[in-house]
Amino acid sequence: SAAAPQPSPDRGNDQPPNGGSTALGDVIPAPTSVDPIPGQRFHIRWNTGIHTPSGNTEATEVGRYLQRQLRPSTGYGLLLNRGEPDRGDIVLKLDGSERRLGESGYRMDVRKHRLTIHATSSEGLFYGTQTLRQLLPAKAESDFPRHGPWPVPAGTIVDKPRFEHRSAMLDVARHFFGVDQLKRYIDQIAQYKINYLHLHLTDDQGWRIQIDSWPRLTTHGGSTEVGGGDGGYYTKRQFTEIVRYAAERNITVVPEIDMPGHTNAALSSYAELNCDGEAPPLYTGIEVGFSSLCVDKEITYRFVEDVIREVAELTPGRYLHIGGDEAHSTTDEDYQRFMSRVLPLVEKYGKTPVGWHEYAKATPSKEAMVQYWGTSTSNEEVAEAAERGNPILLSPANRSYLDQKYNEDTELGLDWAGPTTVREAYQWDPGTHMESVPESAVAGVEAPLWSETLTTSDHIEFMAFPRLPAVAELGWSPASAHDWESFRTRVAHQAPRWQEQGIDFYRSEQIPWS
Ligand code: TNX
Repeated sequence: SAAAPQPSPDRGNDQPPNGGSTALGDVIPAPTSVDPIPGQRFHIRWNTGIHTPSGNTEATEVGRYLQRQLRPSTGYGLLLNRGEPDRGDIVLKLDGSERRLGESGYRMDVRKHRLTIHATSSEGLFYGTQTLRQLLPAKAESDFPRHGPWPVPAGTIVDKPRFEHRSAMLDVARHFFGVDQLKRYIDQIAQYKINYLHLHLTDDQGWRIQIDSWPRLTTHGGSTEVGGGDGGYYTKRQFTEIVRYAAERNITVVPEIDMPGHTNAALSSYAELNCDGEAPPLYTGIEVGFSSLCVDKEITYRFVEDVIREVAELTPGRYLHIGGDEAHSTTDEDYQRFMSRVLPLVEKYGKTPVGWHEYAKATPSKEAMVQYWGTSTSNEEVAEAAERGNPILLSPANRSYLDQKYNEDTELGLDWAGPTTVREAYQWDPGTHMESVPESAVAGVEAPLWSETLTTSDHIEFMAFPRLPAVAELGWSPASAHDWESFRTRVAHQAPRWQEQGIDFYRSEQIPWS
């Protein structure tokens, strides 16, 4: 126990030699501790029931989600809360007394006639169910009925996250992705215990979120994308549906409105936002750093306040991301003036600001989160922010940027910070990555996916898999469980699951796919 889980050497696909069973520790992210009971198994059968704590809606939802996940492949009813727990049932239990699980951990006891997940919150129960999914044969991920058996290896897993913040980002501004595409990605990341989805909603090439007080942002500013396609945007209803869908999977949406740079779509929609009063044309290229809101005009702050107010209203989560990156056409002094007026607006509408690390130079209040995207392991402004108490979110571009090519020959992606192999995406430690940023200052990690070159869900999946699971493991698993040899074996075992899920992943030569 309490060590890197050992991948089982004798399984690799749908019908491994050990009776169709995975090994207990064969999970991504690696659990904190794994104690197998050799030779014993639990089986999901036609009459298996799922039990949730009575009177707890959220925990019941977790049970319902598990039921909906397993019904299509098993073809079993998996009835919820039917009578008292019986032999062969799955039981989800809330119990505040198990302190070592923290707020989001779980303990899973798998025995021959009972599978129990204990947690102190519905969040922990959800994570337990995601581990359970990975312990079933890969065909459990099928969306049509398959033949059993459905064994789960027996033993005990005790598991909890190392970092609170485990995020994925999708750039829906450079290329627009519709609600169904977003839901598809949310499903994919949820199984690796990602708990934040950062949506890069605005950029030079498009404005993707409806704002009632400034309607041309979407009708005009959302009408194209990189390469000149039609673009698109989310209505408020659609955005609310995305937030709900994510929440059902324990994921909080963090909306980003990037400013003062990366704003050509807004500037093109409203002439009065430009210092010279003239609206530039829409932009469909991929250069960065040429646009800026007009720092000297009062209307700029009315605009920003309206947008922040409306986006905050749509966002139940704690955070609102205000970008702040690559403001190359704004002087340092203007940048500071702009941020010192905008930061209080985020707080006025009840949200905690997040910004790309450049905004640290505007000394945001100490609750504000600073997102590091550089390629160096030392950055003075970030170190000073950490010193002041700002939580640091790590998304080092040469490690966790999913848009970087895997190697020179990768057809999709950019390469300014890469190329980045799976191994490079995995082999770094968020707790020691940056000089003068101690682990205690690190809120967590993010894997951003910029979409200059990506137009389909296949493209998203090809860039994200297998690097997203690598970053997810860095955010969740204890440092003692980090082990490249173990990870590459476990990631190989995910491939049959991805095939069942229709995920078009990259077959890296570093992984021993079977
Ligand atoms: C830099 S990272 C950007 C984005 C690009 C990305 C491409 C950051 C905060 N800004 O505008 O899309 O590189 O890799």
